[in-house]
Amino acid sequence: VSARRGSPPFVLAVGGSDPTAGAGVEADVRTLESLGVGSAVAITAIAVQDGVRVRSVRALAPKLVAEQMEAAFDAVPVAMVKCGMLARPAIVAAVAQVVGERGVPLVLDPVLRASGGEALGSPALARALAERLVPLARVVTPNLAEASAIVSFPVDDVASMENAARAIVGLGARAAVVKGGHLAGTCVDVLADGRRITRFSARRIEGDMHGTGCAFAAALAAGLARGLPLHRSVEMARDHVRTLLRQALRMPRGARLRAPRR
Ligand code: PXL
Repeated sequence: VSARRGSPPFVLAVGGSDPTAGAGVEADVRTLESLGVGSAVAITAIAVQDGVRVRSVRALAPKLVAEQMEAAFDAVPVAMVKCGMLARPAIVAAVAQVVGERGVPLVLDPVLRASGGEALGSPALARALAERLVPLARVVTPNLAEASAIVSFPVDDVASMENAARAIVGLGARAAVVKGGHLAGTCVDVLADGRRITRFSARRIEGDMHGTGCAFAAALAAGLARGLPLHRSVEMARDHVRTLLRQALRMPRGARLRAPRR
């Protein structure tokens, strides 16, 4: 589908709502639209947070999530599904059923742990993601803690990131990017595509933000929906997040991507 002529490709963002609009489906829609891709949403949960901590997460009924997805599919030409916070194993099952039936490519951000370290999911959720959605994914985008929860071994350096990325492909995903933003020292992302491993490294941009994972996966989905190759889409997503991080440094606390606390 061409993004230049006629209707752009649409990405259906399935995830939680964030009242600060820094993360969740709000960040997804902003990211997708800014990269020339149409967006649709299915909300899985309300993540009540204030930009500093997550106060509570209220999940919606799995059937309601599936109904939103079906309505979005009926409304717009969905080229790709992007999943973020799914919150409960039963929602994972409902989403897997719709994605499987529709046969649409999936970018899976296995949201289990926020950048601030907060748990956004249980071990049962990690298991459900690994068993039901990872096998359907075109690409999975865990951070270190999420990769570890999925593969059940520690992921804390580049070597274990490479093993985790391979293991996620072994679970049935076509590719995995393990994001190294939380590594001590260097920040390296590791991509496994089933044939080779690619390391992407960059200088760290210091700060204290949330929503970077959502923006990364949404930008990656936008690239793939526009027909870009996987490696090029990963580079585009990294560029996009880098720009957001630089902008966040100039924004007041509580802004979209939160500025560093000093
Ligand atoms: O960045 C992880 C994430 C995803 N989805 C929602 C969130 C968060 C983190 O706070 O609130 C809705």
